Amino acid sequence: MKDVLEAAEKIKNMEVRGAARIAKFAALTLKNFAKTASDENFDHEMREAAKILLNTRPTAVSLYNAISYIMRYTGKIVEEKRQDAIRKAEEFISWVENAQRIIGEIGERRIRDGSVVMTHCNSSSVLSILKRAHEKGKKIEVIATESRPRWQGRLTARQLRELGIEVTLIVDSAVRYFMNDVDCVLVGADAITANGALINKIGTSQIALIAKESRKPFMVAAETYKFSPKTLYGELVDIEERDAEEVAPKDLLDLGVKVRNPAFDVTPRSYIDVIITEIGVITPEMAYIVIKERLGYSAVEDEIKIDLSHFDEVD
Ligand code: RUB
Repeated sequence: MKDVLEAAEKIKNMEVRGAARIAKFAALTLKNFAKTASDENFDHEMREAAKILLNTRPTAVSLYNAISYIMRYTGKIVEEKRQDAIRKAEEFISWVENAQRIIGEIGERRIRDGSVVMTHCNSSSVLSILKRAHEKGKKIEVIATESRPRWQGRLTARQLRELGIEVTLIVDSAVRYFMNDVDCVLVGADAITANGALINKIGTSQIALIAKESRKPFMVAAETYKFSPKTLYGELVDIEERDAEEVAPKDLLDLGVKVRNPAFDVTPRSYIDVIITEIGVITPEMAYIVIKERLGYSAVEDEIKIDLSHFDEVD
């Protein structure tokens, strides 16, 4: 369990971050754990490992989908279960990799030659689209927000420059100032709910609002494992609230200044033009179909497999 605890810590402290990377990393961790879990207590140990990983960051539904995909392993004897869990983890990891490649191919067609694209935070699917557009010889320029308080925009700016793409870094509050210079906005997703709302890095909804007001297309790059089955059954996506120290120095906090630090916000579907997925470019209204047909299982079944009501307590 030591490796699982270490992996969970890496997700919590954001050494591994971004919804797709978190899901892939959790799948890999669970795969390695399945190889070593004991014969006597295989199911129990797998469930404990799953809970530890799930208990790291609550908003990225990709993590939940990764874990519940693997935890649906079957088999008559332990060795069969072990092999099935390993196979399912590998399948999930391939799903992530293929989806991001296909999103790059499909999404690139939505970026016109000569475009200025605004993005927020740091999304591997967005990067895949921009990389593909650049490789196809399109001349694109990106405006990247800093994405306070954790500065993921700096990562985006660095990665884009490494690809040879023009990039301008702006402070989050300059979004409206620059919106006139932009042809489209392209962001990633932590979760898409059953009613087509987007949950992504805090500030995304303000950008969507400004894009709508300026009549600029607002596009989301989201693999289908970002869609949330639980929301179909009425559950809300938890919005992670992080430490005050990420926002304000200790001396200010010592004065009694209160800080709120939600890591994500909700963008209603009416602000979203399209969602670029690996199964095509869809509208937010199609979220229900994606959850029912693509994810193909019910949250109720999941509750039986992994008891999420005990999310906080690892026994
Ligand atoms: C990352 C974030 C990203 C999405 C999508 O937040 O909001 O936009 O996770 O990323 P954090 P990807 O840095 O807090 O994890 O497309 O790579 O899954």
